[in-house]
Amino acid sequence: MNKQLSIIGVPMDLGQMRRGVDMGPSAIRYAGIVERLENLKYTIEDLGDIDIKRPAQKDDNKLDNLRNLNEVAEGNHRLAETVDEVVGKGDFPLVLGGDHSIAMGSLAGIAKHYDNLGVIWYDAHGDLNTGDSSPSGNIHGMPLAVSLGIGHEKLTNILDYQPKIKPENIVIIGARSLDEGERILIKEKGIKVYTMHEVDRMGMSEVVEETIEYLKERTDGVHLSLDLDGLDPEEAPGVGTPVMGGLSYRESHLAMEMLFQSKMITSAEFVEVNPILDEKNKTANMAVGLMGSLFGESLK
Ligand code: B3U
Ligand code: MN
Ligand code: MN
Repeated sequence: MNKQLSIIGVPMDLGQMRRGVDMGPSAIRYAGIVERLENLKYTIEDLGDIDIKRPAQKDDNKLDNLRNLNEVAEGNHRLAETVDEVVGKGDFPLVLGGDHSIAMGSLAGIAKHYDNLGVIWYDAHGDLNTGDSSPSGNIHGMPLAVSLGIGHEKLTNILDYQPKIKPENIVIIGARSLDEGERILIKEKGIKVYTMHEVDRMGMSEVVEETIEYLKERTDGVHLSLDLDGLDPEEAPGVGTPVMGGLSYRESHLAMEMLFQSKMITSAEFVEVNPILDEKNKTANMAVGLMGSLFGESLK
């Protein structure tokens, strides 16, 4: 694994309606991410936080069923530029959210450096909505569609190219809340999805083995986009849209350990940690633990 890490915080809460997720990067730093990874002999540069501008007015700021469109697009543009530089100089970008809308910026900055970037989307949701299909108007439910080039031009065209990724290079793990428009898109585009049904039937070990095999054949780098709401809300309560019946602590650590062993992950982001909704920083601690496993902690 690349031993040079750049940490980028993104205090973004405009992609959804629950305040507090903008404090996610602070909570994750407070939970000790830098020390944890330094112990594993990584060299870490913490680039601080991306500047996220507050919207001028509240509530009525919802064009085309896209809440805070301009601020979300601008913040992601700045994130994309930073991530682009980090990847350009050969470092591994580790992005800390913030709500999941920031995946648009991360992927914009990363994907231009690859011919076939793979994406593992670890999430209770598909995040494949558009302004037309979204039940909420929340952009954090749209970043995967946007990265496929589907959605509002201001979002799909960050860094002036699109699409960022191809549908056959995506694997979704942990889905258990998919909207009608998302299901249609999944079928239409042939996106690989391991819902909770498959995780329960096959076990996480086989799910990750298949994922690694599948992506190894077709990609030249893999981005892990981990939404903490992929985990069960009993174990990760500090998230804005909890969905019961989620992935466990053990399944998630196993997944991270197997991904470390695969040596295929070239960038990662951990999103949706909301310290205001959390219990004693449990969810930030979970995120840091999972990063520990992803970067090579083991018992032996
Ligand atoms: N699919 C719903 C809910 C949702 C998506 N992502 C999160 N929640 N975290 C939507 O609003 O698009
Ligand atoms: Mn998500
Ligand atoms: Mn989610």
